[in-house]
Amino acid sequence: MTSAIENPLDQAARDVLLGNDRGGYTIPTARLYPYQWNWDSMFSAWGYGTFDMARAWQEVDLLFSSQWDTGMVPHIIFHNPDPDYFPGPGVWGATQTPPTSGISQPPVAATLILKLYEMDPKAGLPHLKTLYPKLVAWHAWWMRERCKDGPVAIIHPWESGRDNCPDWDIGMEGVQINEDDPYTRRDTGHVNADERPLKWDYDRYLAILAFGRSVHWNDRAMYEDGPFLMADPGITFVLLRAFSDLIEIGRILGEDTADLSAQHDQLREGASKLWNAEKGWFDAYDLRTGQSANVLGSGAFLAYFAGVSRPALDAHFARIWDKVAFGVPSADPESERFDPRRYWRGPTWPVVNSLIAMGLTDMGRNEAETRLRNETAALIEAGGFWEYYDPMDGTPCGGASFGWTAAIWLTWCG
Ligand code: 2M8
Repeated sequence: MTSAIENPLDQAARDVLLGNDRGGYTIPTARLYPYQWNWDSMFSAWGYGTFDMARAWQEVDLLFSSQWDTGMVPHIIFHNPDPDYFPGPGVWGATQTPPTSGISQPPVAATLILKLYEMDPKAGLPHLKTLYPKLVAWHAWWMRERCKDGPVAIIHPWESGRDNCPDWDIGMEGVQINEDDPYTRRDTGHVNADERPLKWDYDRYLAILAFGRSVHWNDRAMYEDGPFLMADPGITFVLLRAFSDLIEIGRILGEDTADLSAQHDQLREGASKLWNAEKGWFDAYDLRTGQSANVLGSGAFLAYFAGVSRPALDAHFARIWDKVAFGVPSADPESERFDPRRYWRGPTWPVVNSLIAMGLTDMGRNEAETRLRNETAALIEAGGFWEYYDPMDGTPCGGASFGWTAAIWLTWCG
């Protein structure tokens, strides 16, 4: 939408999305991530919705056309093999056409699909109708295959979307690496290695991946016998919110949503298992050992996105935000693990901020929402559309011309 007082960054943001368009799907950024990623794609669709609704729905429809028979919607769709990214489809042992990874990613789809529909109900209705059963099947997959203990469990850190955040350290320590399986990373050839996960992380990412490939990504085998299994506050709250939005979609379509409501309530109950009373925050835990991570990360604050809050959590939210110039840091600035430029171990991620902000708005916490929006906008105004930023001084990090950052400029903070 153009207006006489348009900010020049609006067109720049549209240009980022259009520049990352590979014909029906949008890559997060050239070279570093040359494929269609699940939640990136949903944010891109939301961004397109501000200026090209048909293109927005095309993005979503294409993502869901790679849904597995199990209901799982994969985290990467490898439309065109590209040597710039490792691990590619061969390493995943992909057998689909187009090939896909064997894990999923935070299910923001129902929430953003509802937003797209609300932006233009007439254009959205046919898509809503075809996507609804697919969303129902995907949510049922999460509940059936990943929520056996209550909250959502992830079988690989990549499934969380917050890849190397400190939440997963205890689970990763137990993963046996395979010394006889050499590999060459590509990511560190595209961006500063100091801003990426360590070799220590990649050795373990690849070992878990090798296990998944060996069992052909069978969900039960991965849950029961895989090298890594941790309860994730981030996805739990994203899914909880997504259930509310899916119920609303069902209501718009005149569907019976009783079963969805039951699943929502069950997950809400499950989420309470994440509460670490000693620490006063929602905490990851290792399902193999029962051990708590004792780590505060941005996943805990996605509780707000799901309309969940507790006084002790609010106190931590205020505390960590006061320690940085730009909220919300992905890890606790007062923890010794905090690393302000290393990927998910400290930096602020505009895309996560946009989700937390949605929750703050819904809870009527308008002052906090405005502060978060202004701080996120300031990062983008000063640095451009980067993957993430140092929360202490605002230095842009990771990949440039990043799709989801452009999208949230158009939809939220711009
Ligand atoms: C990052 O993850 C990928 C693996 O999925 C990677 O580092 O290779 C994460 O930030 C993830 O949340 C994101 O979806 C993806 C693409 O932007 O990059």
